[in-house]
Amino acid sequence: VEASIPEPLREAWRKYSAHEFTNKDEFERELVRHIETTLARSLYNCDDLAAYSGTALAFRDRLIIEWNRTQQRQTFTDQKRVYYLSLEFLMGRALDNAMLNVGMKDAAREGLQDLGFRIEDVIGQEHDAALGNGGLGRLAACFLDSLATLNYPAWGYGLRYRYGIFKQEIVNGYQMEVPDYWLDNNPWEFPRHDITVDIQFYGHVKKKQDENGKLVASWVEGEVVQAVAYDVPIPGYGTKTTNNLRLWSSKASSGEFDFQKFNAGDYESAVADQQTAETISAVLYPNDNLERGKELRLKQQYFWCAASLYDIVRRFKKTKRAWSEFPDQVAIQLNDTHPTLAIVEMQRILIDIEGLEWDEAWTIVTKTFGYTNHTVLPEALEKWSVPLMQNLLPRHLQIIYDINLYFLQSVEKQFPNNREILSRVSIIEESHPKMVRMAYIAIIGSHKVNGVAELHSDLLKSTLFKDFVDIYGVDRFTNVTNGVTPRRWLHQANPALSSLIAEKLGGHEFLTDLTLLDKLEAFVDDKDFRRQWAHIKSDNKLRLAKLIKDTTGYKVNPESLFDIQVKRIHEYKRQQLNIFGVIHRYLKIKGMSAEERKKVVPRVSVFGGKAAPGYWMAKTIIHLINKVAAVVNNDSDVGDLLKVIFIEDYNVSKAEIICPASDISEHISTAGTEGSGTSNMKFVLNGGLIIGTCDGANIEITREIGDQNIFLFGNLAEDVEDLRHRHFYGDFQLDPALEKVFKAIKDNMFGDAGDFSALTASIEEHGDYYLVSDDFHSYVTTHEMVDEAFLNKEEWLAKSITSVARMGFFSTDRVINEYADSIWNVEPLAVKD
Ligand code: H53
Repeated sequence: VEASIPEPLREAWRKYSAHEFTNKDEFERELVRHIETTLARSLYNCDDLAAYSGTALAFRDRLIIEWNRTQQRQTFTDQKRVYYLSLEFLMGRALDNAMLNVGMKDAAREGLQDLGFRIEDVIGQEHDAALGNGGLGRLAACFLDSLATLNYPAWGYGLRYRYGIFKQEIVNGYQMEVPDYWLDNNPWEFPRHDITVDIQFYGHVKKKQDENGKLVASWVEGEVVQAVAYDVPIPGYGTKTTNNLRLWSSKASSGEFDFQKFNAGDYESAVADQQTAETISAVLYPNDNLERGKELRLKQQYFWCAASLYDIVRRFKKTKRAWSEFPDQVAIQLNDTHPTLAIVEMQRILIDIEGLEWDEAWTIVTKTFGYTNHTVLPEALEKWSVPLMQNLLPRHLQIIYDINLYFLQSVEKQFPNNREILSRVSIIEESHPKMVRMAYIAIIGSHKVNGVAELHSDLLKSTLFKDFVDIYGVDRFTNVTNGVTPRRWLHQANPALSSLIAEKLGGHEFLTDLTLLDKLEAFVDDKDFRRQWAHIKSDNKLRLAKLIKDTTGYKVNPESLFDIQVKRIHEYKRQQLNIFGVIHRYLKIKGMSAEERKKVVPRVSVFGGKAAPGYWMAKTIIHLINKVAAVVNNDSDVGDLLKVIFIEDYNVSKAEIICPASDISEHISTAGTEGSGTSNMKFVLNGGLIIGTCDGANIEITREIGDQNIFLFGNLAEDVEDLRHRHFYGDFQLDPALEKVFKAIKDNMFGDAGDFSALTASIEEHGDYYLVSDDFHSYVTTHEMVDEAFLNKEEWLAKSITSVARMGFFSTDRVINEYADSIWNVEPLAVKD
């Protein structure tokens, strides 16, 4: 391509091609230019928001120049690329991250100051890009950061929701949901109106003979909706690589159809079609770890998979390679089962459109895909009803039946006369209605399946996917323990700690090789270092205390022990255990003499997180937390000894303030239920200790930092089944301390007890599925150990520093390299400066 362009033309382009600003003055010039021309503002009417927009546009220009170069480089070298398919990308704010990743934050700070602005105020204007629910979506965002930082040729594919996760408001203690319209004023996306794909739904399948007499299926009629690409540049840290996140937006298929209706005077119906089409990408489903089987959700999934695959295949076909080389050029990773239809769509493209034979096509498919499972919770596992699929995607259902047929035939050969295994592993569940088990398609259609922490991956192999281990052998199943990006979760969220570490280690290299943190251990006993470390923690606590004051009105004492649990509200994550523990503490304080109270370690219990709008029990937990807060925080007997805070609308940008401010944080899921957890890593990386169960990545965190640096409690995963079984047969005794807590609730201490009866009854009467009572004693006594430990400031600091020093394993850079080596077989692209 390059050689076909004549030199004079190239020369002219080179001469005028855009340049990046490289210092403060050039930045200021770009900023003022954008404010005066792009935004049509001036010195006299430029507020913080306009300054934000101008700064973002200036940085966007920089990113897009590098984006172009990166894409050219990747096209010319023509090596294998990774495509990460995820329905969620919980990106948070982009500006601060862009400034830090391109290394121009100081220049921007000074430039903005020259022009009369404070950088913090400017950064604070940005609306979070909240296209995700929780851990799964945030992991995808951390992966994008690491993929770019490590120079992997990689694209993310997702949906451009008009409404991201709802904004949470707390009204009289209840969660209310407010739509999150985030697209006004979003400078980070590039609409590509020229990149569109027509996506078909409904219709029916016709079989006809091709010119060679072969019977081929074709999917005809139905509706067509158009997918339009929007690109978001993803800058790596300290590299020229800027990767792409492509988000699809839906609109009515352009074409005569609408015009015909329009011209026939049927204006309303033409507009209605438009609106129906736009509904597909209108809203993110606000459930985390919970699937509801709604038709629109299935439409979203197919729309996004089909558009992304069309794009990937189009790019591959430009190389004019043989189809057999597809898996050498393309690796596609499925983030959970949400994109499983991509497997079926790929097979459809190969056999129905490209004319390959079934086996040849299927070999290509399985070599291309990898599947990550993030949960063992039954309510999160996707199943789609056969009638629904038949109606929406008739050809795909046929292909699924064929995949199942060939698969079951091979299983039958391997395990003759074993009907049970056939029915257990069949993609089709023989229920009423029949259901398609998406995880099974994902396993059968991929060459590798991974879990996200060791315990989780072991559980997959020994329980959920055991039969598939027997069928395929254990090598198809692997573990890649999650991580977080140290750029956002240390450098950006905690700049003071990042600088202190850099000062000690002689530079910021640890941000791209987190294992270098181990050098910090040499300074554990350094008095001066400890003092600085402690000082940074108190500043971060002050910053959180300010957020708490500004958002809730409550004043908290920053000297108190800050005990934080922020994550989606879910019974398995057990915020109920936490708030019952808080009530227990409150009752204890109330029963103390003045003398005894002097010995109490003052605490602030901080909660935050959203409940799925239809998840009644989770909403009840939020309600209880807020009612307890209202009583405890206004009780003059208690004063600063205990404060309870619910932070409204927990999101990524609030997490950046919250994570650096914990003394202790809570990761207390019932053993065996949390896939990995990733906020546990963020808190420890910022020098907070944790209290947790032996679950998810807590186990590997313990292995890395040492069990003397973590507060573990509760029953083990291996005991859970037996305990549940015993509860089921009536062998259940409510923990005596928990009984007192329930009595306080039932005596209306926190308002009308009726509001909370479902919550207490689920434990007392309905089998305590999440083992709250079984773990309660261990939980409260472990919290007493936390209090005790907090009194010894020096030892606490030593634990904090040692833990950070040993967190090197939990960077998504390590995670991405593991995926690249063991699943994708891709190499980073060499990038010259
Ligand atoms: O994925 C995180 C894990 C976490 C797990 C979470 C998750 C979702 O957020 C949504 C659906 C799902 O299946 C799993 O709950 O334990 O850390 C990233 O792997």
